[in-house]
Amino acid sequence: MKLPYRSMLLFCSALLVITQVQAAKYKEVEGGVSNGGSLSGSIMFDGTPPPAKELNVDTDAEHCGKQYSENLIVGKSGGIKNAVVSVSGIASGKAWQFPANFTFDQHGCVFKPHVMLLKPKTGGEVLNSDPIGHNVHTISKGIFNVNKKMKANTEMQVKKTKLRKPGVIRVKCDLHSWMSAWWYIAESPYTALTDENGNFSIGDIPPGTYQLKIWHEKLGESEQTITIEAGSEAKKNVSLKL
Ligand SMILES: [Cu+2]
Repeated sequence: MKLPYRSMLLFCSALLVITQVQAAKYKEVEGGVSNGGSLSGSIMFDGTPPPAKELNVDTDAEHCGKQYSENLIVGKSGGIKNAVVSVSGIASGKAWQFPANFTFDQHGCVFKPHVMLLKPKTGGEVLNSDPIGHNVHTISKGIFNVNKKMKANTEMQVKKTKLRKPGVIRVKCDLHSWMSAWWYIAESPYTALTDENGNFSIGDIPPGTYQLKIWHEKLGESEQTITIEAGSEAKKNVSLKL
C-alpha cells in the first residue's frame, strides 16, 4: 500500500510545481489587445496618516544624518505612494512596457527607489553612491537571495536570469538597520505602482472579470472583484487603513 501512496504524492507535487510554473508565464499577444478597457483610480489612506517615524541612526550618523521611515507615504490628497496594484489572472495580453534595466542606488544611507516594480527577467545594477560601505541583503521566497557587502562608490550587476519569477523581494542593509526597500516582480504588465498622490492607471485590459490585488508593505494585501468592459474606462478608488 505504501508505494502507490508515495507515488501519488510525488505525482501531485510534480503537478503542483508544473501548475505554478505555468501560472508565472505571461504571454504577449501579437498585435496587442484590440478591444481592451482601462482602469484608473487612487489608493487612499483611510484616516489621519501618522507622521513619518524618525528612525534610530546608530551607525555612521555623521554621514547618514536623520532618517525617516518610508514604509507609509501619504500625499496631501490622502493618496498612498508605493502601493502595487495588479489586475490578476490575465494569462495573455498587451506587451510589457516596463524598463529593460533597473538602477537601484544606495545614496544618503537610503535605498533608491524605495519600491521598485519590475517585469520578470529584468537585469540591472545596484550602486553604492555613498562614501561609506553598505550591504545589500535580499530576502525572498526562492527568487533572489543575495547578501553582499558593497564598498564606497562601487557597483554590482544583477543578471536578468536572477529575477525570473514574480513575487516580492525585501532588501535590507545589515550595517544600517533602518535601510529598507522592496523589489516587486510583476506577474503581468497589468500591474502598476502608485505615484505620490496614490494614483494608478492600467490600460489595454482584455474584457473580463478579475481580482484587483493591492500590495502595500505596511498595509498588507487586499483584493476585490472588478469587471472590465470592452472599450470602457473604469474608475476604482480603494481605501486602506492601518
Ligand atoms: Cu547601509
